[in-house]
Amino acid sequence: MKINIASYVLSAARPDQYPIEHTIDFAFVGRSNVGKSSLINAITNHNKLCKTSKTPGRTQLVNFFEINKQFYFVDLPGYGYAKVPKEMKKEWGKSMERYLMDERYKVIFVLLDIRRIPSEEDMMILKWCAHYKISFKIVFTKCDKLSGNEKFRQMKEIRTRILFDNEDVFFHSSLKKTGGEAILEFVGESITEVLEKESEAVGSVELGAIHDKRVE
Ligand SMILES: Nc1nc2c(ncn2[C@@H]2O[C@H](COP(=O)(O)OP(=O)(O)O)[C@@H](O)[C@H]2O)c(=O)[nH]1
Ligand SMILES: [Mg+2]
Repeated sequence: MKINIASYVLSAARPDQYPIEHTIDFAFVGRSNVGKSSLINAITNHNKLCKTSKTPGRTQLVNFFEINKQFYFVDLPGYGYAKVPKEMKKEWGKSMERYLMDERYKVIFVLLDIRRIPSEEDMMILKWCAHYKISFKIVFTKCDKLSGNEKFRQMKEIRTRILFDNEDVFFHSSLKKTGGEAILEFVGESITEVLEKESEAVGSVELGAIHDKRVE
């Protein structure tokens, strides 16, 4: 899958502000500073699509980017930044859950810094996805920061909290620009699946119409 056009659409505080549904949303979530904006920029090949920063952002908004005029990348608010006031943390939870609960068809990329043991909030996101029956994929970020050996050891540690197969997760580095292709391939496959389902649905409506005529 190749990304030709990527553009910022809007930032929403509430679901009624979300743009009209396309085929599918791919939403990115993770703690502040995990490398979310960098990942979105790297895989869209737009180095300024999302703002990246050394100081974790405070925005609680849900940001939509339209890709190839066909689907959305959604940048969800980051979490886990210790200096954020309690009220704001509550707001984060609400903002997140509203998006997850919304009926938009979506896949969530849960970003985890490969050097860290998943936090309570990371675990909560994974539980929410399971609870709301939303498909998700784990993306380990900043993979350039660990050597092969360290990575192996870290995977063992992380597995004490989360069970996964290596084929089910992505390993990415925005710095080295590695791992993006696998993510895009998955994005492409997911879209093909949605389009196939849609055309099957249209097909059955047509069959239904023919059937109705016969009944007449
Ligand atoms: N070494 C390395 N640094 C990264 C990588 N991805 C992001 N960063 C750095 O981590 C910091 C936070 O990145 P950003 O994308 O703004 O994180 P966000 O808060 O999750 O959107 C920035 O200083 C980035 O340059 C990566 O793959 N490798
Ligand atoms: Mg960001």
